Amino acid sequence: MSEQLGTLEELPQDYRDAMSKAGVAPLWPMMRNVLPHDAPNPVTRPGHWAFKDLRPLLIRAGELTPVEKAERRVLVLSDPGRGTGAMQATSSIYTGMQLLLPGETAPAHRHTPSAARIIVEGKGGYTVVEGEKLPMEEGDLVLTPGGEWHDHGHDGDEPVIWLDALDLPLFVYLEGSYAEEAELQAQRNRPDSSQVEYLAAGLAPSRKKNAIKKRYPMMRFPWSRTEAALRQLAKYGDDAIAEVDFVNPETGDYVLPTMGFTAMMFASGQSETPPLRSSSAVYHVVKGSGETTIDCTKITWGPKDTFSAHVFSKITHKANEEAFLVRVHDKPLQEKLGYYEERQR
Ligand code: 1HN
Repeated sequence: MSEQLGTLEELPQDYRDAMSKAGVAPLWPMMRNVLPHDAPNPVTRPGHWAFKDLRPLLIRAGELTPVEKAERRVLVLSDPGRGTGAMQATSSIYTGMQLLLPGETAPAHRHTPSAARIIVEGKGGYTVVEGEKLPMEEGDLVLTPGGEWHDHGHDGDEPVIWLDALDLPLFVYLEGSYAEEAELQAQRNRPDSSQVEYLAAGLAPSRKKNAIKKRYPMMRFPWSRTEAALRQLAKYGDDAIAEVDFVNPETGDYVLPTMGFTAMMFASGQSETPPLRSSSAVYHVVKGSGETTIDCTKITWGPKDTFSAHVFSKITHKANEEAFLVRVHDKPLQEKLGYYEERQR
């Protein structure tokens, strides 16, 4: 193991000036910043965004800023470790709460980052992805993968609110984030593929030779099915708490390249202490209430709240009543990079 590394101050001033002039810097004083021992040293701090605080702010945004002036009317959930205005909740995950009012539309665009929405409140909202109309019902997970055209609309008569999750921070970091805009899309006049091709787990349309495979065959995961699956697992499964991963029904892979989505069910009073994970996560409470400690931070959450946990954090959840959460995480990305890790506590 290296001894205490040398500091910048130990070096003579003329040498430091000459390095600056040459556009170089010594690695050794900065080595531990980028390679700490044993585990990363995250900037991200646990965040908690209570829906009771966000909702009035969003409704006010609806009065203050017409959707035409916003393109997307969103309040960004900023990581406390990076400060308000930070366009991320964790190192790799952006989340924001979006409002669409009755009759409004949000114009079509497509961009390099991938997005998914968890519907928080309201009826009648929908997203159109590459011409497929995806109704939004509370708790649904709706995907808009990178590169696919999407616009939003609202046929109902009350505000619709959803949580957006994007892998935006990665694309910004890679200097790869940009969008194209277009007119609203024509909508195919048929139900979305969760109601036609993928009505039941284990059944997929018969595989025809030379058929063109869709990379993202199912874009909407209705909450009613997720909840039913969790309830059966809770009743008959072996795991302490019931968890299901959202997967591509054709391949079994994660639904998006970098972001994973896992729905969790807690019985009233049930607690869980998961292993330390190298992934970061944003939790959205679909229903129920409870408490989660993340390292030394205690978060008391209620329905529709959102909270975040940094990499390798020590997490304990406890539900005060039956509770359903969706965890957005970056395990798919970390597995692709070959370093996803869990450490038992
Ligand atoms: C986006 O495309 C949406 O389509 C929402 O609703 C939030 C935040 C950053 C970049 C793109 C949407 C977004 C976004």
